[in-house]
Amino acid sequence: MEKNEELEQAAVNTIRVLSVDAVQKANSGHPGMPMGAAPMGHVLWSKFMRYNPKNPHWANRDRFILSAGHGCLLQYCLLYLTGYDVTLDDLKNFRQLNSKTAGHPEYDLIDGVDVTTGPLGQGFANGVGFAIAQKHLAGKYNKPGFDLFNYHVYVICSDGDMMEGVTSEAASLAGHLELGNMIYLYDDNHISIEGDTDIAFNEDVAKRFEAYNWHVQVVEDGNDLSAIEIAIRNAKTETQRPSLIKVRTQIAYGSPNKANKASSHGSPLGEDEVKLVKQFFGFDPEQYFQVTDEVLNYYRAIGEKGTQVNADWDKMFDEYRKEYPELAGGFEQAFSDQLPDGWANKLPLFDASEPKMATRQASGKVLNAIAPSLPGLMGGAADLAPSTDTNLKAFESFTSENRNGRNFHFGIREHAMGSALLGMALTKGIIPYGATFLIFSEYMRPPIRLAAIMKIRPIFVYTHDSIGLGEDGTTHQPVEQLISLRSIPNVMVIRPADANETSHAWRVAIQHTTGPVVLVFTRQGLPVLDQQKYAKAGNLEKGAYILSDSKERPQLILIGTGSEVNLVLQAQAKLLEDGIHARVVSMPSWELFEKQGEDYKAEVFPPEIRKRLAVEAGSPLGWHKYVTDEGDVVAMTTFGESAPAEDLYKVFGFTTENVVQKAKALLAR
Ligand SMILES: Cc1ncc(C[n+]2csc(CCOP(=O)(O)OP(=O)(O)O)c2C)c(N)n1
Repeated sequence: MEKNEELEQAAVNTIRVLSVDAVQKANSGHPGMPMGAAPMGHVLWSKFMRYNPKNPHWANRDRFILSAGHGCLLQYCLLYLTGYDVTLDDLKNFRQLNSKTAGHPEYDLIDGVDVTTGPLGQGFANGVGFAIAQKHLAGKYNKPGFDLFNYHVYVICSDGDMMEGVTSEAASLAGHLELGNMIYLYDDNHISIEGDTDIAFNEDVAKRFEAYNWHVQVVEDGNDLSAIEIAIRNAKTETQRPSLIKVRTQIAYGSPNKANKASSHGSPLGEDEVKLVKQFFGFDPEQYFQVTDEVLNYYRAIGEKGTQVNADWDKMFDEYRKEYPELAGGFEQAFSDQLPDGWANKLPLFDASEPKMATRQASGKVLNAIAPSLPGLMGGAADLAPSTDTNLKAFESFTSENRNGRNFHFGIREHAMGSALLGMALTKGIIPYGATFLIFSEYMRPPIRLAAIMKIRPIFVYTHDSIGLGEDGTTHQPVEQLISLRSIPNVMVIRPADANETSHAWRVAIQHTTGPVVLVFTRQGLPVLDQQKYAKAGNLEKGAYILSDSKERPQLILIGTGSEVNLVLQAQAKLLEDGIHARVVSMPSWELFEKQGEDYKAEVFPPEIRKRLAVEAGSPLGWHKYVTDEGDVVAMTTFGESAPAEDLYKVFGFTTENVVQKAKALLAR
């Protein structure tokens, strides 16, 4: 072997041995994957990827996603070796309390991790969003002589990724959109937890991806560094189709008794086996966490080269700023998460004299009113743009030919849509939204949950929010979805009561940068509430507010959300006819309300007024916190029915009469 080849081999083996030591010390983790995939990781990080360990957020860095997140030591070792803010001690603290090196790579916990991975298939699909974002940024900002955004999205994925359904959705979408900036390496080791993948998976993955319009290559020997290098080089020259490089590897390569076996999954190799691995690679079996100066210097030099490439890019940006000051300013503003001045003045105000309007329809008007002032706002639907009213009429569609478009046709691929939104949201300057019916949020829970974990801001737009959608029946009528979304930490659910609350819901959603927002809209028309008569809709930002108070001290509080707010207003009037004084609280968002101070909370819900009735056409679960043990809930305890909405509202008790009766029953207790 030539000197350089020897050094490279030592570098690859260092990743393997460090991974084995870290898993052994933690007494938990997956050693097999990094041992098999180390050559791929090495070639990518040493010969292709552009990154700056000193500036992990450099806008034109190549994105790296370890979709097989259980093999996270591969990434942690590369971060340490190339000079990110990760130390050998961090590797020694793998999977321990408060360490950066969590059990799966976590965004924002450790520098250099672009996205949290672990649930198989997600990273694969997030990559599509990153790739969309790169194409969009390039379309918007690149100018002759200024190739500002030309980064690639590199992904290492596994058999598990290939088996997951979301991968198929995402790959199909990527092939359709001709995202040639995606280069995916498939760690084809034929092993998953239960053993050989043959027991559950034997399709021809290469043919499948060719059918998706991907450029597919095969590397027969995953230890052949130059074959991997050649394949990645080829993939880079293919600029139209996304690339899949199927690399045949051996899980736990170098472990005499565990290579090629599922037993290298999910637990340490064992002290004796670790020694054998070290012997196999020519390391001292008695030493732990060995890194020679030669290997460390080699990787650190690569990291420093990246720092220089970033500095050159900065110089180019300075020139760009001189020639295109407006574009440069727009980019800098977006990159620092600032919103353009005055955008909120464009939020429409709706008059009570307007005819009934579904909140989905109001949302469409709001979106179209603010989109011209918010260049980063873009999104689409899973084939339901007309029903969810999410099309930006003044803008074109994002297609393989037009990367400046801001309307996305995700196809009937809710799961991939959600996952792609994450990749888009993780790219500065983009405020992505995705829409479908509330019931189909069920097809999107993994990305919603990951967005919540990462505290990033896609906006999920869900319409047809209750039995109020009517004739489509049980399969389409959400019942348990509101509470199930509210139960996810960091998710902000907003269900506005009318067009003006809808306008403010969008305001809050656009301003919220620390987690996903779920906007929930009706299919059916609702009156526009009179803001002269009732409290202003801007109070929506407090989560709950006194919409209409009683003249005298309230005997009870009626709480409504969304379409049920108007119903409780009518009940309030009826009760007054019988001399009963009720306060009406509009409660569009539990999460926003919980952020308020105790004084405000007590003002809306005085502790001594415990007779409270909540009305929401969803599950009653969770409402008792607000109605207290002296209160009651008018809600859905079964699935709905197929019938016109008005009939359903009667059958399930969402009528003035029933609310009045329930209120009186409370007072009589
Ligand atoms: C959605 C999802 N389901 C299940 C798991 C649990 N899990 C972690 S690793 C793994 C097997 C992975 O096998 P493979 O993808 O082939 O990885 P490799 O064997 O190469 O390490 C499973 C099922 C997961 N992380 N995500």
